[in-house]
Amino acid sequence: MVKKALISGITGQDGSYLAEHLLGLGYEVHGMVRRVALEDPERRVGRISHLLDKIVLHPASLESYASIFHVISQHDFDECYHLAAQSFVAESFADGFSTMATNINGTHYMLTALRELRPRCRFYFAGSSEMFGRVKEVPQRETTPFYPRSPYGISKVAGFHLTTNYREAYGMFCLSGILFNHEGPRRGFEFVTRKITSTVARIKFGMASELRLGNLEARRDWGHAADFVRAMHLMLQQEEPEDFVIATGETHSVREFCELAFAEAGLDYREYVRIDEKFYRPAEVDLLVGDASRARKKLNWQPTYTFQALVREMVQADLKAAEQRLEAKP
Ligand code: NAP
Ligand code: F7E
Repeated sequence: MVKKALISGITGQDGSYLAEHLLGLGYEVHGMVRRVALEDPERRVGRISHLLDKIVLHPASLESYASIFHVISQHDFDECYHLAAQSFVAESFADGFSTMATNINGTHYMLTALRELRPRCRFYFAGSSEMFGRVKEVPQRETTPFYPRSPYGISKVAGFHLTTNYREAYGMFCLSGILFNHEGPRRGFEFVTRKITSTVARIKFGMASELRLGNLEARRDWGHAADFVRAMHLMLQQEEPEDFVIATGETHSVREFCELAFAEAGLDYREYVRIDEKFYRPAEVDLLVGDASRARKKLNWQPTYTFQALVREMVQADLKAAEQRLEAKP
């Protein structure tokens, strides 16, 4: 029997990698997308444009229970990966109300509709290392208490508890992956890694002269999204639902990322990077670094990308894209 998976947030970075991974495993893949994306596919469905003839897209938004209920009523899904969210931490400080409404209610709607219509469907919730925030121990593992430091982090803690509650109250197969930062050439341009690699490429081709950043000493445990989506799938194949931390266990600073990324293009970051207070956050998280021992042992999961390979791939992809844009100009 071919398994049917539903991915919310399929147009995002992780959704695109996960769709590819599940198609490779022989799944029938369905995705929830906002109607505006269906109406403007060239701009808003770019990450999955190469998959459009292999997947089924359904219009729905996290703000509308009716739209989610309708999608879930259409097919007997075996697995549901709930990735859709307002995922940019800085934006959650700018508009905490929207982030909370979208992320908390959206997750609640997904769970309620599944309980009503597909109680046997397995459910993955995209939890985040931002839930650990002002960390209670280093490294962080599944048992580390949460202390979120942003409206985004708070919304993810609520989603985590909703997911646990549906597992315990209704016996559903629901779990959370607590994923540390993961990046790649499809990362949104607002996140620091892609902001750096895309600007490196623009500087290299004379389209920009500087890169304005906030806290260069902030450190993150950065992995590659292609590695991390494999873990999402493995989690839902377990006999019993259980939450997992997914991380590389290594941290690097924004400064180190800059140094490597500029060097990859033959440039010295010190000549181009400028500090701009506006990119500092009202509250920063402490030393986020994950201990993924449970995943290594029980899921037999481990990352394949090194930090250096991640930076190289992102810079090379952005250099190539910038060069193509230049060539396409009349
Ligand atoms: P992303 O690139 O920002 O993608 C977010 C997805 O959510 C997009 O498909 C977006 O659709 C969709 N979405 C946002 N608001 C929506 C709404 N109101 N209704 C329907 N869809 C909506 O995020 P990502 O990096 O792939 O991350 C996937 C998930 O993992 C997110 O929940 C994120 O919070 C979580 N996470 C990410 C990381 C990481 O490092 N990447 C780490 C831990 C947890 P549009 O394309 O239409 O905007
Ligand atoms: O920031 C610092 C910034 O926006 C990383 C999301 O996927 O991972 C992501 O959240 C660090 C922060 O990601 C700039 O202060 C300095 O310390 O790339 P980011 P994030 O906030 O870690 C978690 C796990 C998620 O769950 C989220 O969905 O970089 N930083 N200067 C900057 N950050 C940005 N964006 N822009 C700057 O100019």
